[in-house]
Amino acid sequence: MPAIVILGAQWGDEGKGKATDLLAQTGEAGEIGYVVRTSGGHNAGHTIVIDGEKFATHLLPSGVLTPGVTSVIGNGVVVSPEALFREVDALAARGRDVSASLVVSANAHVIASYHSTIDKVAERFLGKNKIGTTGRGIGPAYADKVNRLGIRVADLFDDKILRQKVEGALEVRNQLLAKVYNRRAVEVDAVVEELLSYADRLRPMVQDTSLLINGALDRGETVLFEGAQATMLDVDHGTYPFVTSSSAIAGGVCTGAGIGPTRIDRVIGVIKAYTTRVGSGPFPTELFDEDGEKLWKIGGEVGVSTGRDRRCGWYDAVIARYATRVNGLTDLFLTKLDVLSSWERVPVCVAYDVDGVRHDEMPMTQTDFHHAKPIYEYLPGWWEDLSACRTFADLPVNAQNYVKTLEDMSGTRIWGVGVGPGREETVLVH
Ligand code: 2SA
Ligand code: GDP
Ligand code: MG
Repeated sequence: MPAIVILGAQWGDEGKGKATDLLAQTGEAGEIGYVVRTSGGHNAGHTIVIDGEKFATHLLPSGVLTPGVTSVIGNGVVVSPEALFREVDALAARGRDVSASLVVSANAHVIASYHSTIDKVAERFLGKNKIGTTGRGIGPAYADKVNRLGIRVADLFDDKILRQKVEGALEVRNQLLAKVYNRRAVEVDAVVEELLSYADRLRPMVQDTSLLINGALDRGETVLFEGAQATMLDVDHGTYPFVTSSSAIAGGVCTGAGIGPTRIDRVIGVIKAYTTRVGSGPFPTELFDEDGEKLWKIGGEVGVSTGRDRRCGWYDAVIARYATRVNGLTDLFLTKLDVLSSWERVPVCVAYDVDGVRHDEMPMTQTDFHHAKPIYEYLPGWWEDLSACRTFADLPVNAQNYVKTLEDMSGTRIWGVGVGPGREETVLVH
């Protein structure tokens, strides 16, 4: 089982960090040699709890905490060198020196400070229409990449080329800053100096990561591709324009790592037993009552990177089916089932009512999705604390029924169930 993808099936924060860490630990996928990030940047926030100690990774792959694993930042990622080394240094201060096992693609695009400036001023400019970005410069860095104005990691090792590229990018970006946002121009010298200051430290980590990963797969080693953000935040298949600026679905793994689709053996969609979303945009099962407040409180639904509150709602099987389809999911990992203890009955969205018409699948247009009202089925709840459950039979019958019903509705087998944040707080179903 050499190439496995783990990604979010909803709007992010499903527990991908825990799922990645768990798979690396169970041994069921063989010994994992590589954990690879292929999209996004330090807008991600993945939480891993090891023996009660909590870690959060942002730009770094979750694999950095597993000894013997090589962590790879692929070409599809946008890399802020400042954020990269801040994270590496913070882990080193906690006794985890990860720099020797970290590899960065020479072709990954770089986020400089002007990208986050543009991200923040653009959001302010949009006012109530804002996307609710993390303000980390992700969108502007991807926009530069597609506009062929981007700066890549390899450019940091050639002063002349770097200066040329920064001049080109700022010629365009400064016009936008001055004319649209009424901001001061960014100086070429300052950006070149900022980026060059990271070059020496970055150089030993930089490789042709497509070659590295394909070589590992050729040798039969196990490679885990770790998703960031999620299906519904994907720039093509998510709730556009309320999305991130990268390909967060399984297809993005191929472009973001430089591997062919035929190499992927398994695609695990991580999905919460309810739903959350950070930032703006449609969310049919969102709750505005005491149930939403209760999910938020018991689930501890606060963003790992920015500390923003997450919007909460019930499980949406239409989204689960959609995620299954656009990612070709082979498994689901259902997290946070423990949070649902203490409801008499648990609503699950099975279809939408869009202006009087029933939709069993995701509506074709965003306008329809904005009008979608959930049609619920009500499943019997349970009261027991699930955190000590370790086998499917340990779960109360109604919780077992909830899992089985979700499996049937979603069209994908549920590989495992999370019953707490800890690595060991897991029930493996299949
Ligand atoms: P951006 O910054 O351009 O990627 O924002 C665009 C949209 O993508 C959403 N987004 C996220 N949603 C959930 N979690 C994310 N990461 C952090 C975490 C969030 C945090 O894991 O907790 O700490 O606030 C993440 N990153 C991007 C974002 O909300 C916009 O809707
Ligand atoms: P990611 O971005 O998908 O990696 O997820 P985040 O780390 O942003 O958010 C998931 C949160 O849920 C973290 O605080 C995890 O520790 C926590 N978590 C993961 N799985 C479970 C679970 O099964 N039960 C509970 N109670 N918490 C979980
Ligand atoms: Mg997260």
